[in-house]
Amino acid sequence: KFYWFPRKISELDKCHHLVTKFDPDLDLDHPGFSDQAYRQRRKMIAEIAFHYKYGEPIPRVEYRAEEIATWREVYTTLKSLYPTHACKEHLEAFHLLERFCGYSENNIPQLEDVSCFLKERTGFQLRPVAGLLSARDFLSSLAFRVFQCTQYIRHASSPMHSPEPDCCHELLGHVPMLADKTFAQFSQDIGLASLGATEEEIEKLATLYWFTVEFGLCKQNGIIKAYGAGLLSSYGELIVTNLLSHSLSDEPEVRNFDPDAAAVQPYQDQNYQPVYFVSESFNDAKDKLRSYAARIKRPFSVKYDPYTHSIELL
Ligand code: H2B
Ligand code: FE
Repeated sequence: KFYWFPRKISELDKCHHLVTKFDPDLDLDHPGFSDQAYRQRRKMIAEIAFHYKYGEPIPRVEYRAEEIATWREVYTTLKSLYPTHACKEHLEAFHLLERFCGYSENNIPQLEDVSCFLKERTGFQLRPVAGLLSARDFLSSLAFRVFQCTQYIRHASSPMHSPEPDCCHELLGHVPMLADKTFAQFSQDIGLASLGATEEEIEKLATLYWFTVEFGLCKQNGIIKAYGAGLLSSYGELIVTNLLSHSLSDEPEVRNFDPDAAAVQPYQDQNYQPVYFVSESFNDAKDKLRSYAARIKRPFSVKYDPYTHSIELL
């Protein structure tokens, strides 16, 4: 069976298949389910993503006072943890984002500004998306160094938890990491491996993505730090990871990063992870991922042409 995939960056306009899991309109447990005003606001912001075409500037959102208040609470709480809990790459980028990109407790950064910043740092760019995307569409955009980014914010009633990605998760968790060269390459490599892959391989790559990009740990100067965006945007779970360095208990479990193991490890999307994978460095993780990807069977191999933003089939 042939699985269609984008061959040039503008074809990402067709990679917008949403997954309805955690949708505030459909999920009774969603904190915004019974809040009509919140759901209405979400629809307005979703319109931006539905109409967006590659190459356009990302429309700015004028966030409301209530939204900024939610952001402030998330921002100040997480920021206080970063110096002790976040990897050095995240800390360094976060500092730059505060200086040059409008990151502050009183301002929700605009995707367009952040996208320009990332383009200069690593060639990554953002495009707006209305919610949780299918793994295939999400991963394929990474092949082009495009990160599909939500623009709405979580419900005010639960600032420290969101069942789905929101701008706090993207801007505080993902964006600083995408400003790192090696991490950017790692992300693109997962994306390239996903192009035209079977459903089974996509599932494995999505799981690998989960245990690295979302919940990955790394060791820096002998201390376990977080680089996964799911950790860096979750107060409760981020605290847990710091205990791992000196923890005497073996709950949760910490294993050395091994793509073959991570790709088939059952994961938890409702609660904290029972298992984490720790990498020695991003370079090490990148090399291991490359050798994993090289073993995926495909009738062709792919190469990214950065001059034309397109995929060459070899
Ligand atoms: N969609 C969106 N909008 N943001 C994500 O971070 C995301 C996604 N992650 N779809 C994907 C799925 C990830 O969990 C893997 C690839 O399935
Ligand atoms: Fe994420």
